[in-house]
Order: sequence, then structure tokens, then C-alpha cells
Amino acid sequence: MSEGLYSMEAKDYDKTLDLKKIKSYGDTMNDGKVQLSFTLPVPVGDEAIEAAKQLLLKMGFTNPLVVYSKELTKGFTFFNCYGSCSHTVDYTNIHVPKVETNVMDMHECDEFVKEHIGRKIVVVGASTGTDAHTVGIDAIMNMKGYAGHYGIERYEMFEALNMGSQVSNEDFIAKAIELKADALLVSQTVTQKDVHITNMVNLVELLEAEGLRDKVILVCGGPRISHELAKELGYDAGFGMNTYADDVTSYIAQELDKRMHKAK
Ligand code: B12
Repeated sequence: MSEGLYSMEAKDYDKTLDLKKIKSYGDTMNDGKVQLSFTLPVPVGDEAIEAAKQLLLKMGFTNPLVVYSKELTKGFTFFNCYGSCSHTVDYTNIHVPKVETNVMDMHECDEFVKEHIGRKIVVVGASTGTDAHTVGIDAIMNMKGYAGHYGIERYEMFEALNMGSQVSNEDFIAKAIELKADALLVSQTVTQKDVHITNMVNLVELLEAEGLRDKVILVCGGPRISHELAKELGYDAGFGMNTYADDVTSYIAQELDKRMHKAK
């Protein structure tokens, strides 16, 4: 067989992992391969494919490849593409602010609360404002839990009320006062036009006006929520994708312990 592609052996491929210069991984180290899809507002055809390739080049991809294109509706074409990314990122210089807690499972957490708090912790949660998404807050609070992690309603040492969705900040606060909540859990999924920011800031302002802000542990969560954003908006903690009840209960229990301990 002649020399060429087929004669290449595994040993010929780049295997260098430099954490100061990482790039996307396709089949081999540092190949930079990325799959992406987008739509262009042009009719399907060869010109549309060429336009997609040129756009990929301008995005900084080498070897642009359009592997699928389809007319979505008249005048719009959808593409699946591959390309090689030429840029790198210094992984060693990445610092993401996050909630620093010792995550305990349900039983450990209940034991911790018995020992350190000595009573049940009251938690009120809701998807607030106009947000109609309930699956996120249910995943955290529902008795049956999510992905093998029991929700807060299941915990022996937590008293949990899930108010559901589209709960006004005023109703949310009224319930928190009625139940003497230790922690409030705010879920925000819709982020269009920054509606979550307006709503979350409004809650903080109302809590401050009621003199309640420092008396509760204020936690928010949602797919586009980060701890950094939460802190910026005046919350104590923020949780994003792939959060489980364990993360939240562990944080609340340890934070409440800290606050009670400090108050003594
Ligand atoms: C299901 C769904 C719906 C259902 C909701 C049903 C229900 N009962 O919840 C329905 C059909 C009603 C719906 C409606 C709408 N939806 Co919708 N929906 C979705 C969808 C497909 C899944 C969301 C979901 O359930 N995820 C699963 C849960 C488990 O994940 P999660 O929410 O991220 O929760 C986890 C973490 O974020 C975190 N978490 C979440 N909340 C909290 C709270 C706390 C305190 C903590 C600690 C953690 C935490 O923990 C959870 C578990 O790990 C997403 C797209 C997608 N694939 O994500 C769109 C999506 C969220 N919807 C979207 C939109 C735009 C809408 C509508 C505005 C559409 C419209 N124009 O009418 C309306 C909303 C109207 C309104 N007033 O809110 C957009 C949001 C875009 C944006 N960023 O703003 C998405 C992303 C779809 C899209 N790509 O455009 N939707």
C-alpha cells in the first residue's frame, strides 16, 4: 500500500495535552473539531452552502464542512457543519465562583441539621414572576426527587413548601413571613429581555423594604443562573444546571449553622 492517509498510525497523532492551550477535541488531541448548527435567511442550494462555509471561515474555523442542509421554510436554510477551531484557552487560569459546601446526601444532611440546628429548617420555593417553568424547582423540592436524588420534601429535617410557578414576589414574601421561612428558593428559567434580572432584583428590594433580607437565606437557581450572577444581584447563592437537592440542602444547613453560630 502506498504511503498516505492509510499508513498513518496512532503514534503519528498529536497526543500533547497542554492545559495552558486547550482546544476542542474531536477524534484526536488538538484537532480542534467543533460541530455546530445554524440557519441562514437564504434559499436552500449551492450558494447557501457556500455562504455557510464562508461564515465558518470568518468565525475562525479551518476546514469548514457543511454535512447537512435543509430548507426550513421558503427563504431559510438550516445547516449542520464541522470545522476546526484555531483558538486555544488557558485552562490553568480559569476561576469560577461557586458555592463552596461540603455536599452531604439526604441522611447525612438530616443528621447534620439534628446535631447543629436542632429543629426543622423551613424552606419556601417558587418559580417567581411571570415564569411558568416548574420542572426545575420541582426537581429540587419534589418528594420523589430528580435523577436519583430525593427532593427537599423528602427530608426529615426540612419543612418545604413549593408554591409552584408564576408566583408574585409579594405572595412569595407573604408566605415566607407566614411560615417563618429560614430559606427562600427562587427558580428562574426565562431570561429573554433579562426578565429574570428585573424580577430577582425586585424580590431583593421588597425583602429589604420588609426588613427581611438579612433574616433569610436567599437562593436562586435555573439553567442560566450562576453563583456569580446571584451574588451580583444580592442573593446568597446561585445554582445552575445539574443541581440536585443535596447541593441546596447542604448549603442551607451549613450556612444556617454558620449564621446561628456567629449570632451566639
Ligand atoms: C418544558 C419547557 C416548557 C414547558 C414548562 C412546563 C413546566 N411545567 O415547567 C412550557 C411548555 C409550559 C414552556 C413554556 C415556555 N417556555 Co419553555 N421550555 C421548556 C424546556 C423544553 C425544558 C425546561 C425543563 O423542564 N428543564 C428540565 C429542568 C430539570 O432543568 P432546569 O429547569 O434547568 O432545572 C435544573 C437547574 O437549572 C436547577 N434549578 C432550576 N430552578 C432552580 C431553583 C433553585 C432554587 C435551585 C437551587 C436550582 C434550580 O436545578 C434543576 C435540576 O438540576 C426548555 C428547553 C430546554 N430543553 O431546556 C424550554 C425553555 C426554557 N422555554 C423557553 C421559553 C421561551 C418558553 C416560553 C416563554 C415560550 C413562549 N413564547 O410561550 C414559555 C414560558 C411562558 C412563561 N410565562 O414562562 C426558552 C427559554 C429561553 C430563555 N432563556 O429565556 C427555552 C430554553 C426553550 C428555548 N430554547 O427557547 N416551556
